[in-house]
Amino acid sequence: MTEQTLFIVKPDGVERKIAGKIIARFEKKGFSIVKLKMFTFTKQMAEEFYSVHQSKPFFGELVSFITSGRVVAAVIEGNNAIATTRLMIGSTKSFEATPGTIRGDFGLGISDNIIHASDSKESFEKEVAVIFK
Ligand code: FUP
Repeated sequence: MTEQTLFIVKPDGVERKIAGKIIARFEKKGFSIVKLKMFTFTKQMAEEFYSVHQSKPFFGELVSFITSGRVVAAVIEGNNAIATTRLMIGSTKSFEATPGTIRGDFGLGISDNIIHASDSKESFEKEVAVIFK
């Protein structure tokens, strides 16, 4: 089932110069890059992007972190893209993420957990509309 998903290398990943390594993992897996963009989230974009988390105690921290530096966003395409990408990024808390996953291999943080990826078709459609208008 060919589908598309979106991932974002967060400010910590760009700052640490591992964006290329992360993109390469998705290419190596067999996904095609359909869109690619480097930019900095405005506060307004971040609040819209993370609106499902608006009521969470960590919302402020989340917005502040994602707007703190440049990010690289990509739309990729391939078989089962949404679920497979979620497997490849690993658990939200990087310190718990399985080694071999991106979070498991590159980090220890929670808000600074290197990468975001859409978790459903609905999230993908909403997120892609915020980023690739
Ligand atoms: P994920 O889909 O794995 O990125 O995780 P969530 O959608 O649950 O959370 C979105 C972002 O909120 C995470 F990337 C990090 C941040 N977060 C926190 O800062 N604290 C928490 O307790 C949970 C999530």
